[in-house]
Amino acid sequence: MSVIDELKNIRARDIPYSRVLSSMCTYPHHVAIEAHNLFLGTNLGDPGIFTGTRELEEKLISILGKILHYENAEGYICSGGTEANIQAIRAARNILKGRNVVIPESAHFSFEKIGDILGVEVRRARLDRDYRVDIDNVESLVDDETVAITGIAGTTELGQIDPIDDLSKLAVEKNIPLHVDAAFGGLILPFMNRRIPFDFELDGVASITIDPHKMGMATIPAGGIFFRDKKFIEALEIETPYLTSERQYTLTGTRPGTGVASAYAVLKHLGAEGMKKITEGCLEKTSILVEELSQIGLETVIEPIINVVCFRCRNADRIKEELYRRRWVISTIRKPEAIRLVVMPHVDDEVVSNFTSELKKVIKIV
Ligand code: 0PR
Repeated sequence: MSVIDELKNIRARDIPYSRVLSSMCTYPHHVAIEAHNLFLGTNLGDPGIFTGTRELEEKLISILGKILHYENAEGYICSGGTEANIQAIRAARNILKGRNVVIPESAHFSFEKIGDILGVEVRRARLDRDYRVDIDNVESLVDDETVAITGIAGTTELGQIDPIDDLSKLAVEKNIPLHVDAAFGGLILPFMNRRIPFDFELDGVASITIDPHKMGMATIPAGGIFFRDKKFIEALEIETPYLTSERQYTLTGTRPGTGVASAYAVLKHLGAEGMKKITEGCLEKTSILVEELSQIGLETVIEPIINVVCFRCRNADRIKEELYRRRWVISTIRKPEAIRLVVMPHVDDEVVSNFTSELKKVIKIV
């Protein structure tokens, strides 16, 4: 057997996305795949060699900046939301030189890594009844040593949006940067009919995480970090004496251009109208799931705002396990006990119908 045949066999053991309702990633768009292949092997870690790829990154940064209501935003395409969050807090820490960061209890686990790597204390603010961060609690946790406060636009578990406008006002009042983790929400909120301000149009927002490899249908890895003020990027710079560039502000050294090319291709090819259609499709399928599952008595934890939805139910973990035995992947959350579904572009009518009929069977057994 040739090595390629061996690889094909191994790859066939992966579960196809058409049976996955737990993931914030999806099949890359077909133009993303073409673009990725064209830029295979490119390395933005040495931009003096990959001058074209570097120009493309600048174009993409300006497109994403526009989407985030600030065309002149500074940023770069990184390995994902984790790196973006690390870099945002690292830049704020380097500028403000304090020792703690205030985040919502609902923040992604990447903030645990941040506490460990940067040696800052991670203070977790309570959530209100709707699982949005409690602004009074955030305020009480802020002190002279706080380097940043954080809000989430699309929480990993519930898809909830924190009150970013209130956090922004608090940030301005206290003169502390507000970092918005829109790793997931950043490429769905701008394309929804309902307008929820979360980006640079709010004065206090200093940095934003936005990941093309999630709702942007780019190839993995493609994360994004954006700053309002150039001094944040400068606060990350180190010297790289023997390279084609004199300085580097990225966390990784060698850095693929594939994510840049694939993210750019999707946004250019689909345009705002195309992105709106994809968004509408995901929201419509989310509503269908809510409707279908309400017929078997399942209630949502919060009314879904984006394409993430959790249903309260007993034995959530057993349901998840039984579904997994049948090669369906969902996830669960602990507080409150619930099953969690992420309705990505691969969740089409057929997936919805196959999944709901399987779930109904599993719930009867469990
Ligand atoms: N911030 C938020 C709000 C996130 O939801 C995530 C990841 C991150 C930051 C970190 O992003 P990276 O994983 O790109 O570093 N959210 C997903 C999660 O933890 C990531 C994911 C995606 C996990 C697809 C599994 C999967 O199949 O659930």
